[in-house]
Amino acid sequence: MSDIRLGRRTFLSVVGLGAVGLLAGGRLSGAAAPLGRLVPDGVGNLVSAGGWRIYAISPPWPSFDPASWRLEVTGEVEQPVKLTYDELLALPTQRQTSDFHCVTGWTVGDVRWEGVRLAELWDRVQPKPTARYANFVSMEHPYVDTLTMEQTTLGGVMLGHRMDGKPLSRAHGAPVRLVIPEMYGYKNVKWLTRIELTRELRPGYWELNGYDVDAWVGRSNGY
Ligand SMILES: Nc1nc2c(c(=O)[nH]1)N[C@H]1C(S)=C(S)[C@@H](COP(=O)(O)O)O[C@H]1N2
Ligand SMILES: [Mo]
Repeated sequence: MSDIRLGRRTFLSVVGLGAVGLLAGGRLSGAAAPLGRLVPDGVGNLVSAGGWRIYAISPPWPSFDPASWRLEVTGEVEQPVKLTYDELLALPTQRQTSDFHCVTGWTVGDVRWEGVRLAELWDRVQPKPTARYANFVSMEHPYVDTLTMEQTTLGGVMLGHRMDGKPLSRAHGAPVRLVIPEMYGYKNVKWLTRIELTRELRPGYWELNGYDVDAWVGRSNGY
């Protein structure tokens, strides 16, 4: 899908109207679900091509500037790094096709991802024995989520920088998002800029609002 700018005015009118049909430049279609529930379905809910709903908690969406963007990997590591976009793209890239499930019940099948396995990063930064959790921090403040170090190397987990054959769009979290098909969508942090390894658990944004930290598809307290 193309990048669509959801300005603050649009966002406020969506919230203000509750359930509305929204059509912007012919690119967006469908209706925002009834709002008001404090769940991942609650804000920035636009239905887009291919069944995705574009979510954000504090519009406007972060914009990606290749000149200034960095992916910082820090915390309980021997060698902290700050990768540029080009350095991220230069890391070994893996491809996968996986299904995506939001905890509110919608699913997108066969998403084609290209990205970097977390093990590649861990090779570079050398996590200390004290590192137990990885926190994925979005440019969209205060969105953050967390995985255990073991979960970061599950089969489908990657830092996805291409989706369906194209660089990740702004709507979907450019330049890079966490991909973890084993868990619900809220773990798949968009607009990533920092990964911090910690000793202690720091529950993510939706987890502070009642969702399970271990967001296993089909097994956690979701839909
Ligand atoms: N920064 C950020 N990442 C986020 C969210 C968000 O609101 N902000 N929503 C999450 C949820 S609940 C889902 S289901 C997916 C939706 O992905 P999409 O917006 O690309 O469709 O993004 C996840 N990552
Ligand atoms: Mo979600």
